[in-house]
Amino acid sequence: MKILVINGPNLNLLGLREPDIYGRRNYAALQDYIRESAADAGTEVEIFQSNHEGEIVDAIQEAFGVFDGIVINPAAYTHTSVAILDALKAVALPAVEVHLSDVSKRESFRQISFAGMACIATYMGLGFDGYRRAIFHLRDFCNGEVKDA
Ligand code: CA2
Repeated sequence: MKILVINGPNLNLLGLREPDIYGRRNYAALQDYIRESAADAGTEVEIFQSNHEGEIVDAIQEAFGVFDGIVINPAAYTHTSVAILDALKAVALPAVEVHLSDVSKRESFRQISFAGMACIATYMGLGFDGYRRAIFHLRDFCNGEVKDA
C-alpha cells in the first residue's frame, strides 16, 4: 500500500518560528517521523511539500492510479482552497486531513476547512503524532477495518 503525504505552504519553515503553536522540531524531523510511522504501519510513503496551490492540485491529480490514499495538511490553503477540495473529490482517493495545531481553538478564519470536506477523517492538535494516526487510519480504512465517516 502506498500513501502520499502532502504538506502545504510554510510547513517547510517548521521549527524556525512560532514554536508555541507548531513545536520546536524542524521539517526534516517531520519527514523522518512520517517515514518511521509509515514503516511501522507497513506502508510505503512519499512526502511532497509545496508553497504553491497549483502544485498541490497537480500532486493530487498525479496521485490517481499511483497511490492508495493521501494524508494532507494543506496549511493555510485548508481555509481558502476550493481547488484542492475539487482535486481531492476528483481523484476520489481516501484522504485524511492533518493539522499540527488545534485549529478549532484558533482564529475564526481557520474555522472552515474546504479540504476536510473531502476527507474521511481529521487529526488536529496532536503535533507530529497526527500524521502517524492519519497513516494508520488510512491503512486500516484501505484494509476495510474502518468505515468512512
Ligand atoms: O496546524 C496546522 O498544521 C496548520 O495547517 C498550519 C498552517 C495554518 O495556516 C493552518 O491554519 C493550521 C500554517 C503552517 C505554517 O507553519 C509555520 C511553521 C513555522 C513558522 C511559521 C509557520
